[in-house]
Amino acid sequence: MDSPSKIRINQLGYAPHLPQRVTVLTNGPLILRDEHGGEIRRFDHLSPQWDEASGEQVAAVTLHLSAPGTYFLEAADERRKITVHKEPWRDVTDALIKGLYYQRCGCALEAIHAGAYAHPACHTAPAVDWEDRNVRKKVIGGWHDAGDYGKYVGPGAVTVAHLLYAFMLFPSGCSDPLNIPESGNGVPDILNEARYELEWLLQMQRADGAFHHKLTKARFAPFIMPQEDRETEYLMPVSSCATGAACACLALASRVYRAFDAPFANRMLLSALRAWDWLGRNPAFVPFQNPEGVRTGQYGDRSDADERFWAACELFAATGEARFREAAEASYARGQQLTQFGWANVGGLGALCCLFDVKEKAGDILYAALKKDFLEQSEAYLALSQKSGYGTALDPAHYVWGSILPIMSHAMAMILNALITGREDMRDAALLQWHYALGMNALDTCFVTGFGEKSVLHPHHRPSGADDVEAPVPGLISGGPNKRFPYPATKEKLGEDTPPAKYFLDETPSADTNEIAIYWNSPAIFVGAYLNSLTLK
Ligand code: 9MR
Ligand code: ZN
Repeated sequence: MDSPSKIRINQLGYAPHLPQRVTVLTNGPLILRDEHGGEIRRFDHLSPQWDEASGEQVAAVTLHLSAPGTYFLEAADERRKITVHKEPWRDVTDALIKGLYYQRCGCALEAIHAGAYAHPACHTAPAVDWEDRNVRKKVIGGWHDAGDYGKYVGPGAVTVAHLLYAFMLFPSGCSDPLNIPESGNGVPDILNEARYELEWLLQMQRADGAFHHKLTKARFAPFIMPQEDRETEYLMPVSSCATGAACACLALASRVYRAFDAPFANRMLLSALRAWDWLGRNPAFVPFQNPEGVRTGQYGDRSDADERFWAACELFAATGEARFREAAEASYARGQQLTQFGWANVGGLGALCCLFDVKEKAGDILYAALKKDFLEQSEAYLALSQKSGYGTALDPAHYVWGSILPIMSHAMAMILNALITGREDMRDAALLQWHYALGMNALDTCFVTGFGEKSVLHPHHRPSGADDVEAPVPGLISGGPNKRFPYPATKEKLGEDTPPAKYFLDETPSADTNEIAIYWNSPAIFVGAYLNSLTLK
């Protein structure tokens, strides 16, 4: 990658009526020019502030360009092109959804949809039950989780939920045709794509209602194409987190798909109810730990209280039955983190369900009290954003594996806050997280493959590494800097002194900083859909 520019921008451009933040590593001057070189504005003295996460002095500048077009920024002997466009983020949002299509398992990706990334069907052999090797079951479909070929129930359920809520809240921002096999069938493609995972999810349920935690091999495959990965896949033991998340997701999906396909909606609701009954019969936490000899993703969780809460909320929304409301209220009373939207903590999805789907009908506790709580909890992210030179809503000590997840998840919380309160500061801070993802960051990198002038080129993604196409599969978002749990090899290369926001290697082996994952794409899709809905005005 080229050396970083001192002018950090959203590489995909800015919208006319939303704050156009750029970040520069200079005291000034910064000159803004039109496309012919004419000076529009000069910022002689900037006031840089210390940005702890990047270990640099950076100055935040907001431009006010109302006319779409091409402009130039000049500073520190550099000149950088920026664009203002009426709908700057529609293509990247579409690509992030299409990115999930490229993760499809169990079917061929045809050249008409996948272009150079076409490949034959993968993982079509029957799965073997890990606990009873005599049991074989055909479980086909779903998305490969990430750079590996595993398929995991909890993370899959959360990904689908992000998509469905993006569609419910911002349909105009995420309903473009995507050139996938189902395109043109009368259903928006975001729902067609999500259904591919839902059909798989339904197959992951055991006869007693519980969900298997995952369907993976015992070990990760080498960097081969998926169709070459032919070792046995196992249905791993069940867990209460997987069961709770699947239950919630299927109950949610039963509402969203009812208008398009009632029998499918009913199948999902019945499955969710069977999962709920299992949870009722098994009130104690059933954790998942990789069995001896298994090395694939663990997605270990310390509690299922949030999954049970989310499931109760979604089933209440789906059925209106008092028993689900009571269960949700009881879970809520025991304490929930209402602004977390990742695979490990799904409390935010329960809050989203109550506040934006059930609404007033949820009552004094699940609506009025929960709303107050939600607004309070989301305040912290605005404070984090304000402390950061780039406006990034992440504590410098929390650049974890997949830091893009907390950053996008915090953006989601601020978006929901803005929707409830109408606060522009929340909306604008959410936008700064989007700018981060698309290039306004300490690495001068757009984290979405195939987009922007300098984007991630070598993600830890098996098909991207194993195919003979140079460019990575497009529309996949990298996990980004991770100073909390880096690999020893990463530590050796970057050393102790590299600041957290720069703890990143655009190198294929670096799963710890540069993997992609379906549930990193999905909160970005939610954020993109929201912003697209604003730019449509
Ligand atoms: O997203 C997961 C992250 O929170 C964990 O810190 C990390 C290490 O355990 O695992 C991540 O999930 C990986 C999963 O275990 C297997 N598929 C790839 C996932 C993304 O790196
Ligand atoms: Zn596959």
